[in-house]
Amino acid sequence: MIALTRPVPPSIAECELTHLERQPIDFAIASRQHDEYENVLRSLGCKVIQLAGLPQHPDSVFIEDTAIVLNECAIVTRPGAESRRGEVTGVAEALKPHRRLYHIDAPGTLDGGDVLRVGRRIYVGLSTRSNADGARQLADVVARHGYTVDRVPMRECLHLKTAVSTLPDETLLLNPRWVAPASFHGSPHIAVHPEESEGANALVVGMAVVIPSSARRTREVLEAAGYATVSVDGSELAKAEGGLTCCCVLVGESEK
Ligand code: CIR
Repeated sequence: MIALTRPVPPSIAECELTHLERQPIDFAIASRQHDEYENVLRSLGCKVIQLAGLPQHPDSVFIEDTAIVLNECAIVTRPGAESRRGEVTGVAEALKPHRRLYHIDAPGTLDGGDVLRVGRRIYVGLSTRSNADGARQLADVVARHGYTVDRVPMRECLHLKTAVSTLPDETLLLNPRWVAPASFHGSPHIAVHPEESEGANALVVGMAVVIPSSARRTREVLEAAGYATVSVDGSELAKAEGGLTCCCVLVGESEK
């Protein structure tokens, strides 16, 4: 498994914010936590490839939003925030050797953080970032590979994956205040602890579930249910509205 990442840019404090008040972000702490995150990925067997930093793009560390990688192809997005559109080029180049590439074109917008895969079903959040045309373009591409696309209402959070993650056995881990469990065609779900909304954004690497260290009680629930968990501190980048999935693009064995 390859994990594409990007370093935290020194301009991170000028990031886009939608639901959070702006507060100071310590670049050194954010970078240290990001190094630790990359080490966790390595410990789980990933080959981490850190792409060149993009100092002119304050949100470029959140590489997840720039691409969706499936076994059969990859879709390079057109991020909803204009300040982020320049982030996609380097990612497309990095993905080219591994997957057939498709692109979301104007007027479509799509953020990778809004795209959740559960088996052959793909859900796209009705967020402020991803529009109907972006979801339609995605649906056209993935239909060729046997996936369906549904749009999912959500509230009070930036991206669909801020509110819900797919666990290794395709059970969902979700925050029912932000997204309705009924939106997912009867998939079983586990709710995060009510005081740990950040726990809903969990990164799955193989059979391991990587969860923010602040979501201690949610982690206990997952462990009790038999999942293998690892925790990592993402508190500084959380001030930029980024979670754990946002900081990498995972590229599994290719079927190209
Ligand atoms: C943004 O607003 O675009 C960034 N500050 C945070 C992006 C987080 N990405 C994600 O949830 N996939």
